[in-house]
Amino acid sequence: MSFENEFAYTATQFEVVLGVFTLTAAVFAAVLVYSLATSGSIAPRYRLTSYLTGVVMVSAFFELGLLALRWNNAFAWNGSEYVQEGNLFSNGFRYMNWSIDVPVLLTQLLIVAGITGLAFRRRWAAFVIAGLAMIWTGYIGQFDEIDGGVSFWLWGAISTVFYLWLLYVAWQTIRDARANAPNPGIARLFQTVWILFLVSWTIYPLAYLMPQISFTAEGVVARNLIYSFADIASKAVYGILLAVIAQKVSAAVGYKPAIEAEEAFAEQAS
Ligand code: RET
Repeated sequence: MSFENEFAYTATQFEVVLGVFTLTAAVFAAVLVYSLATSGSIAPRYRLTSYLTGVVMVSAFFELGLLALRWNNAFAWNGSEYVQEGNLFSNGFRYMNWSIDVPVLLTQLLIVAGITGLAFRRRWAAFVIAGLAMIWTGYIGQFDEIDGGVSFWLWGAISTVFYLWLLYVAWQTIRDARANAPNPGIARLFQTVWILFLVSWTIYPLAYLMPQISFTAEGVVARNLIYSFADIASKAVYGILLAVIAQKVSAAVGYKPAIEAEEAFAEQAS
């Protein structure tokens, strides 16, 4: 059971969590539109990244919408605070959503990095295996988050091993992308992707630990805020950044619509 169900919340705490869930869902809906609308200025070879951002946005929109409903139905106002009223809130939905989004986000990285052929297939397999193993072992561990017993720590540790493997393959991919970048500006953007990736992904294991760090209503609010921050960074900002890189690479290799889009933007900004 998620530790969210263990506490009563002030009106402010309850509303902040609900508000942030709703905001996050709204961000995903907005980035879905952005991503599809700008896909035409990206060369066909890289364009799949825009559609994959669309896939992530749709799945995450539903997940956050569902979490908002679950949060709303789990607690009721008793005149002085929000108390548990029978329907459990569950973070398990997040893990189910990651099962879709993690493989897709990593596939986007391979596409925009320009990895092809055997290297693409090998890394894709490593990403999918490491990613799903990381999520599902963590999923087992989180059921024990209230007790914080052996199952919580052991599965968390196993999950972390898969995470480190995944990070290693991501690092290799970004190293190759920087080496092959058509110009130094694009190489620098790949470095930004790496930092965004490292920071936003590493927040998730911290959120997993939250019941052990602060077993309080404040801990619940903090965990859900940092989940949303990580979600927006690792899915939405990342998707936009990859689309920007894909457009710049497209322009650098002479793809007309990308060049025109860049020119139009330069004119606007000048
Ligand atoms: C778990 C369990 C504890 C150990 C580790 C974890 C890592 C989770 C990560 C999740 C990333 C999710 C993303 C979702 C985007 O849609 C499973 C919490 C290391 C890295 C990027």
